[in-house]
Amino acid sequence: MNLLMITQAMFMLGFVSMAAATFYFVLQRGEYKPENRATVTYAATITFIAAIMYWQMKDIVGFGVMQPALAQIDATMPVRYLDWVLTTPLLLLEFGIIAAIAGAPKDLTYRLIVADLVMIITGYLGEIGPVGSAANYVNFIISSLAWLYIVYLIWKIVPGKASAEVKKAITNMKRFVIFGWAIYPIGTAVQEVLQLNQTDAASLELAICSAAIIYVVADVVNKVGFGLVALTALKKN
Ligand SMILES: *C/C=C(C)/C=C/C=C(C)/C=C/C1=C(C)CCCC1(C)C
Repeated sequence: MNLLMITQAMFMLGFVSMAAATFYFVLQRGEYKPENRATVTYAATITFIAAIMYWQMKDIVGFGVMQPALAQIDATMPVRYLDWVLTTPLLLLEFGIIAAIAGAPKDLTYRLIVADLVMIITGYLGEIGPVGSAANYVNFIISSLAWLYIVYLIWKIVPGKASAEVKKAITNMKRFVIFGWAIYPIGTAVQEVLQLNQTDAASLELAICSAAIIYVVADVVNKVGFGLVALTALKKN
């Protein structure tokens, strides 16, 4: 077992977690009042999309076939962004629906989603340039500013009239988007710095594999964990 094989196994684990969560959310759907079922469907759609993307990523790294090359781990990057560009707007939509129950303004979701798309698209552009290039830094900064704007919008939400469960869910969902999402820019920054300072193949492998592993863990926390928190509130509503 080496770092490359652990990373390879993590993609499979990512797939299994997303698939299991989808199965669970779908089966739970009937337990909710009809008006809340669409939100359960959103949660299941998010994990379903992620499951498909992880299936693809585990194919790219050849799970169960061979030990992957570092280039294969690296080649999962566009699929990760394809996942994020689809699932992060849906996560914010889910957040917006629950925040609306507590009286959040209607245009909140719209602002969140626009900022989110700017964050993901410039984030992608910041990864495809040569390591250390000016374009990478500019895009990373724009992406981070968009993320900070999302944090700002979410931070200032004060749940008004709502049940204690909904208020608690909003507090927890805020934590996911503020702290759980912070893992991603930190992961990207660490990877870029390690790649800039790399002196040998082993450190390059450490940089790329550790970032890939961190993203899998963060994805499971922010999609499955977030969905469970959101749905717990609705069940009692
Ligand atoms: C389920 C997937 C989620 C919740 C993905 C979230 C991704 C981010 C919050 C990414 C943020 C980034 C920055 C703020 C700057 C650097 C580039 C990114 C795209 C990694």
